[in-house]
Amino acid sequence: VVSAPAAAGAATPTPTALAAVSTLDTLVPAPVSARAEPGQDFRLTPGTAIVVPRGAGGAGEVHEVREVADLLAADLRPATGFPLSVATDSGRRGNTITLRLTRDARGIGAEGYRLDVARSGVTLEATGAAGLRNATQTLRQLLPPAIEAESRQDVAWTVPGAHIVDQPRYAYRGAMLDVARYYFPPDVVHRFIDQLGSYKVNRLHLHLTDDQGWRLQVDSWPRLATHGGSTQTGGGPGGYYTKAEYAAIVEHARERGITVVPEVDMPGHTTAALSSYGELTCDGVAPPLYTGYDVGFSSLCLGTPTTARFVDDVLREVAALTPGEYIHIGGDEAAATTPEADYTAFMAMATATAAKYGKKVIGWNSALASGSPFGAGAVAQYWYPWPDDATARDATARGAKLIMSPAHRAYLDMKYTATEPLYGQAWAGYVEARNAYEWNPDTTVNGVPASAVLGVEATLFTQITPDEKSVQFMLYPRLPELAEVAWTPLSGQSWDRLRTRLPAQAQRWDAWGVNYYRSPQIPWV
Ligand code: TNX
Repeated sequence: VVSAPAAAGAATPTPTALAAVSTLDTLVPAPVSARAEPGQDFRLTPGTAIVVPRGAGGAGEVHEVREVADLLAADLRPATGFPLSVATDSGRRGNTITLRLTRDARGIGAEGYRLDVARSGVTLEATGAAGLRNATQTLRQLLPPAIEAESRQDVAWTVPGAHIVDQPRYAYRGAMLDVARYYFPPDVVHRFIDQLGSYKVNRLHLHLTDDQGWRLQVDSWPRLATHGGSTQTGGGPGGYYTKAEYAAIVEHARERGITVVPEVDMPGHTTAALSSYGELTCDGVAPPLYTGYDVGFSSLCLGTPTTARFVDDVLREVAALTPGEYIHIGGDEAAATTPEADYTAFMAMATATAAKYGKKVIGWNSALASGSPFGAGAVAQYWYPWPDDATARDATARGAKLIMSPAHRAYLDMKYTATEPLYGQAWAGYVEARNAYEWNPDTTVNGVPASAVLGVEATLFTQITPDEKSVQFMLYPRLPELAEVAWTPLSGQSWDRLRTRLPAQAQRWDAWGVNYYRSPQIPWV
């Protein structure tokens, strides 16, 4: 796997020019407000301590603060080699990084933070653990890129003096990974989660099931994983997550402020399930496993007691593994489901079943058939690459909310350019770096008010990306760009500024070993 060569013509700063740029000017997503404080640079030293409020050994919120501090220390130790002990506040002054809870939500809300960097110490302040976690990610990006290294680096660990007040534009800042078309082992997902955390993404949508594979162990229907998970696109060996592995993914994400949204795609995209249990089909015959690229040809048999029992069992087991409020039930490309009335009734049944297990549902916006009970008060993920959709407009008028993933902006399986040789689809057009960034989720669907937009999700379907390197090539630089679309207020977004901040981010990707597309639109070093 290789990156496409950078095209000629882009202005390229010299490495020295990059080294002279303050990390304050390289933050992604850009903070709401950041003021440089000259002369107030902080130096991380072997004696630096991380300080948490008193009571942080106990239960509840203060305990979570301790967890955030521990994670910060763990993230900063490898490259610095410093002990970075975490200590309860004893009034100690000196070289400290202090995490503090506040009741003053002005300008920071539930997920934002205030970050003060001064010679004497760094203070991170938020109304809860979520905001403090976001503050630690900003602090990490304020350190030199070498902080991302896994082994000790000989670097002056200077943080530029600054006062930052920051909070997100949207509550839902997501990324989707399709682990069904290709199976990605847990360690790949764990690394992806770490990267999402760096960009303040707070939802990981896992597309767990599709025609080509079923990737989660289900005790009541064991063949879903053992048979349905036994291959993938192209016919490779596939795989699935045991419940323990899946729970570890959910927990790894939670520690980093990320809620996993599991997707069980129904009633279409179900060959792996149908092949595992012939009784889920209308003729009772299990089809062979599917390893091709097509969509829209499979369906559960609707209206049968067996299908209702299947939905109940699967959603019950998935709900038990899901601390978050949402399960995604798919609903896309159900072209093989007939008649339409059955589809609408099915989505209503699946919605009610999820509710029985304490979960709300998300569906692809193609599930927003007018009059469907799924419409009112539901959450739909909008993927159409066009601005007019009456069902989305009507549903939001009745109270539905949208997560914006318009394919021509946020589908990261789209090629960057026509000539990009290796990966990608083009059915929604080409999505160069700039296209992924310059759009407004609040005005993407005509007639849908901004108040109906919950947030943004970068979406990676993986029929064309068989391994971690090719996945990364599609994600970078577009994933961090979409994270900024989701976080930074529109007034703070600027392509000209973002494109000059991304080369410094790429030094962090290099340290992570991330393969990225060297877009000619960005002045890489
Ligand atoms: C559409 S949009 C799909 C996926 C494909 C993708 C390929 C949607 C909800 N489903 O099944 O993988 O296009 O770009």
